[in-house]
Amino acid sequence: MRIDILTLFPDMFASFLEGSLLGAARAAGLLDIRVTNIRDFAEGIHRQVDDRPFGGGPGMLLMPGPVVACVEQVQGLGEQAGGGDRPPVGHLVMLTPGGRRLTQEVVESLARQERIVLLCGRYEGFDDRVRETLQPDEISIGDYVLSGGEVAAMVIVDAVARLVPGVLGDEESARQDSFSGAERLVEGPQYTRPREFRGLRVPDVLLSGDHGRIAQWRHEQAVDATRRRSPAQPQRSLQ
Ligand code: 6GU
Repeated sequence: MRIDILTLFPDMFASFLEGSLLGAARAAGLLDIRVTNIRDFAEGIHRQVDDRPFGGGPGMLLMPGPVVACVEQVQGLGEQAGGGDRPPVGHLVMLTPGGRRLTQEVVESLARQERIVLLCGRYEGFDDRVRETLQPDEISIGDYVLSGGEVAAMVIVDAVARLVPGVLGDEESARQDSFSGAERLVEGPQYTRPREFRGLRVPDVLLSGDHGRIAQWRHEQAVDATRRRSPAQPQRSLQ
């Protein structure tokens, strides 16, 4: 799978992409991840990428020119010969707090793509014509504000990469994770040695060797843990 990351802060990704899981997956050729600096597409001696909002207001907005030029080059479009008619290459994701919420289901759909392009914003956001021109899949990682899309892009890369066949080594492990499977349950408790720690004993069923009973117990625990975490009452957003 190929993932392109478009950002004004490419250095933020260096150690992340070299880390154990992703570094090994890249070395093995399972993941081709490339980082492109949006500023390389800015014009003028100042290489300006941001400007004040029309109508006033705080902060700076990313200008449409450099952002759209960067995306078009990475997606193999733009003004090179024959570029006009080709469809864009790769599923374009714009990281923005107003986007649809990232869930394991969204992660799974991204992992089914051959290629994704992650566009990170900074400052107070994008000039809206970026969205109008590129019509990206807008994604947010939750209802809080980050100072840029970079950390959100890392969240997506991490969650997607571990679903790419071969990356985890043990395919069963991704299938058993929280939020996987039809029921979208969180995982229940797990235990390793010792059998007793400060008076707390590992549940007998896990030591029984009865795989049917163990599977049934784990499922019940997962249902309980999921209920405790998201009560049946709808959560109010205002209080
Ligand atoms: Cl994708 N970007 C920013 N700036 N803040 C966020 C976010 C993204 N998702 C949640 N908060």
